[in-house]
Amino acid sequence: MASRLCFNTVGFLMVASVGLLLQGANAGNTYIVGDELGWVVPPNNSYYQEWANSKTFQKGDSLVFNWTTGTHTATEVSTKEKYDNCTKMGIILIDPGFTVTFNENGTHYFLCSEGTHCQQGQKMIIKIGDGIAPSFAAPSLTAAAAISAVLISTIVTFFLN
Ligand SMILES: *[C@@H]1O[C@H](CO)[C@@H](O)[C@H](O)[C@H]1NC(C)=O
Ligand SMILES: *[C@@H]1O[C@H](CO)[C@@H](O)[C@H](O)[C@H]1NC(C)=O
Ligand SMILES: *[C@@H]1O[C@H](CO)[C@@H](O)[C@H](O)[C@H]1NC(C)=O
Ligand SMILES: *[C@@H]1O[C@H](CO)[C@@H](O)[C@H](O)[C@H]1NC(C)=O
Ligand SMILES: [Cu+2]
Repeated sequence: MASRLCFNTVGFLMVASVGLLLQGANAGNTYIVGDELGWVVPPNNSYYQEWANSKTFQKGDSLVFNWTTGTHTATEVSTKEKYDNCTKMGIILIDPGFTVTFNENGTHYFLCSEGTHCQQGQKMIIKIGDGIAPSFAAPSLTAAAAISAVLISTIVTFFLN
């Protein structure tokens, strides 16, 4: 009973502090990449870039990479050169439904590392704000996104238990 109460209190505090974090980060918009199509091999090479260009992403916004057919990855690569070359080495976000939140301005290069999906246009460049990362935070940007994802999945797991 006592430990149960303790866990509930911890859970509440975690949710409350995440709520505050989200508020502090301007509780942005959430976009499903590709809308109804999701994140798959697109009908043409420019599909996802056209999709991205039709939005204005700001600090605090989130992207959901969602797919229900095929095998895909949402892989973030670090440079335009790797992006242009469809390089498969990068930070891989695999679970369908993966959400990434951007807490700073910057430019991000996403692609699918399965087969030739990237060459077929399953790739896009995302600009947050003016697309310029603050120099002091640049190396830790991706880490911050990953950590917030882990934190959220921890909380979800907590409630499912
Ligand atoms: C790519 O496909 C989308 C959806 O079918 C279409 O709206 C868009 O015009 C196409 N772009 C090109 C360059 O063909
Ligand atoms: C993911 O895609 C499936 C199938 O298209 C859809 O039913 C589901 O609502 C999508 N999830 C989100 C979060 O958009
Ligand atoms: C470009 O892609 C090829 C094939 O995947 C790879 O062998 C090569 O190292 C890549 N080059 C760069 C600069 O990323
Ligand atoms: C981020 O981008 C927005 C929109 O372009 C801009 O107003 C802002 O000055 C940029 N810099 C920071 C640090 O937010
Ligand atoms: Cu793919």
